Amino acid sequence: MTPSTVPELVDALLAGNRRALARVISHIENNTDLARPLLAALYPRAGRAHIIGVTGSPGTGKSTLVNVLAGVYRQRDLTVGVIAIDPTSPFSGGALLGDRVRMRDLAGDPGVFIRSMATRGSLGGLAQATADVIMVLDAAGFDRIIIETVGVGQSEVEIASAAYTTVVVEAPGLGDEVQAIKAGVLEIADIFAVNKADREGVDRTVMALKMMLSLGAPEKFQVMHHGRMLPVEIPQARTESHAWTPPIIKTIAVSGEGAVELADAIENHRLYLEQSGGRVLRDRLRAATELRMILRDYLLEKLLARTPEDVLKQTIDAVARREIDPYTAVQQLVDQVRNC
Ligand SMILES: Nc1nc2c(ncn2[C@@H]2O[C@H](COP(=O)(O)OP(=O)(O)OP(=O)(O)O)[C@@H](O)[C@H]2O)c(=O)[nH]1
Ligand SMILES: [Mg+2]
Repeated sequence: MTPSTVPELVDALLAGNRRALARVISHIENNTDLARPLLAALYPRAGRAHIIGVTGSPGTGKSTLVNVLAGVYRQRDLTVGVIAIDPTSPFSGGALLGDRVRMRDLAGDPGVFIRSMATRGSLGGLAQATADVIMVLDAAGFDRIIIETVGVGQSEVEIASAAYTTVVVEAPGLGDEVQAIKAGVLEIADIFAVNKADREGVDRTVMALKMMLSLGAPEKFQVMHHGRMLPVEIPQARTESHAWTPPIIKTIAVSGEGAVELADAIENHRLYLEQSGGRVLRDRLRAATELRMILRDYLLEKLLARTPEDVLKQTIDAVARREIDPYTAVQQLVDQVRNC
């Protein structure tokens, strides 16, 4: 019998049933009536996994790297969940790997679960859906959860804020060596992977990163490095950032070279977070971010539901014609809902 009620799905998922897991994720992605009860039932079961964000410019080799990283974890008998956000290149399931890394076939391995999520609907919606799916994989018992996102836009930062360890993937020869700092990746990177180390220019990229790290140290790091989710005044965040310098790891994802070193760096960061109290701090920051995100969506939905469509349309027209400024317009919409 296929599990279909909330208790059945939860029991099957906790017992390791992958089809139940896939169904739970579908309920969440499609926001069905079962989504919330499922999330409520699973939330207390989560909190054990180490969550790893892998981000970087398009085509730097993130997916390939995630594949070999998953392979390293499997060799260490750790289970791995992978979430790819809006992937342009499919996961290979290990097919790309050369002979250098002997690993089990990811595609047929029950210790690996790969899920893609598309950027549709609102960005906030995607960040929230991703956080929910991470939580479900966590509850399902995966030891490591890897999220691949492209770039470092606001939504990616929001998604990356779900991770304990963020790996920023760079590649040589993308032209602008200081692209990273411009895009603001320095603030979110716990580890840099300079992939495609078989290509020319890898040492220049490493040097550029090293220089940016030393330049960024005094203020940027203290303030922003781990303050990506909440204001900077949190003293623990500063202490934490003082003790961790992002290592730069050279990798060749297509051959698996450097994958073990990358996994080791991630594990070092995991231990560091546990010992420094950083994990607890991040859990609190994440809870704050998530609450705010859900509250924002909830309030917006409530307000829009109570605002007649023609009123909203007139307001938009009025703002477009500059008869009223958007701040005053919002105030009027809120007042009108409050008074009715
Ligand atoms: N030479 C070389 N090519 C690589 C390496 N890693 C990945 N590639 C190639 O780079 C291309 C892009 O790799 P992906 O893993 O799809 O990169 P990605 O960052 O996930 O790409 P998007 O998800 O589209 O942003 C593929 O053709 C890979 O085979 C590497 O270490 N060296
Ligand atoms: Mg990819």
